[in-house]
Amino acid sequence: MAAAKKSVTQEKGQETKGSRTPLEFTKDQELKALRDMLLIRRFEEKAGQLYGMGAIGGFCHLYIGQEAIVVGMQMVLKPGDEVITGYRDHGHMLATGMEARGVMAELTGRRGGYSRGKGGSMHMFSKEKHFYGGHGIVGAQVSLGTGLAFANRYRGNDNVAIVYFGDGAANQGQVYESFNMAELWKLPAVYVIENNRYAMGTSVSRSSAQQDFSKRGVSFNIPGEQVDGMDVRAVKAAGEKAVKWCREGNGPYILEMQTYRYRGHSMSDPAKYRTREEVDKVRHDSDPIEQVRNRLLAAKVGEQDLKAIDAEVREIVNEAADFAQHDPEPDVSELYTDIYR
Ligand SMILES: Cc1ncc(C[n+]2csc(CCOP(=O)(O)OP(=O)(O)O)c2C)c(N)n1
Ligand SMILES: [Mg+2]
Repeated sequence: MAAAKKSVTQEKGQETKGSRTPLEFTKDQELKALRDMLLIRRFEEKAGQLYGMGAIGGFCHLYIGQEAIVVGMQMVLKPGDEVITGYRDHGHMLATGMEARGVMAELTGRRGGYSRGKGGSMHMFSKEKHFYGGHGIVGAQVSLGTGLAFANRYRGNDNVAIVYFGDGAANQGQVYESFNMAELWKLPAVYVIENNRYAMGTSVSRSSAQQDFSKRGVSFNIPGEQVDGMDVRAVKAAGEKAVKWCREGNGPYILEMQTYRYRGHSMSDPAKYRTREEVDKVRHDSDPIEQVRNRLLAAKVGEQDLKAIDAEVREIVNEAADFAQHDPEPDVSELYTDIYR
């Protein structure tokens, strides 16, 4: 196996508390991780293109760079476990198995979209895949996700709610009310803090008194650890431990995933708060997809096999984009359906 590349944490010159050698993946796990991360990357690139062409309106927040987190976490979930997140949500949806064409058609506001073309990027749900959105209010998903965990406890099932939120959201008040209740009632919630170093244009060092987000549950007795969120194996290993902890009735768990977003906050962000070099360095040193690809090549998996994965993913994304541009818009009669008034 090729030597693991430097983690984002190491690059920042910090020590990774609680880090350990990531468990090795089998070849099949590596191939699946590569395929699933690539699907998200290509989907997001295509969404960016469609946005540029004017085919997508409103806000659009891309997940490029952060793919290892949702893919690694999804590898440890079972059907019934819930997922909830904020507005940077396309990757989470694809990871839960929601269809690319339904997500893309929602972005373009078409009938075949997950919310029939009436919700857009931040308003998609799938009861079947237990995906509970997609929330534009920063931090709102933390209390809602805690409610999902409460429902699991109340019903006496062994499902776990995976509650994703950002470093910026981690400074929100409702997060700590949720933490308190979750630990008090031993709710099965894994709080996954996606620390991509920025909240819009504000870096973590400018916004956060405690920059070790794994410690944010200390005063509530919630255990937490920092994880190299660019290494899908490290994500899966940490996820496994956290989910087991919750499933066994021990209460919540915090995982700080150290990651990076390559694109601006949203499509309209010129990203002047950081240098091109900073982005290039992370891409070059710790890209989550390149890490897996390099390990597979070092393990003598043929270029042909990797190209086949690339082709399969491109076909799914192209088909989704084609559908999303040709499916009709919802009928005007739908204007007042599926809404609260
Ligand atoms: C309650 C609330 N306050 C402010 C905003 C505006 N806003 C949207 S995204 C964002 C930054 C959140 O950053 P972070 O939690 O780190 O997530 P990331 O965008 O990095 O994924 C802010 C302040 C909002 N949507 N909701
Ligand atoms: Mg952030």
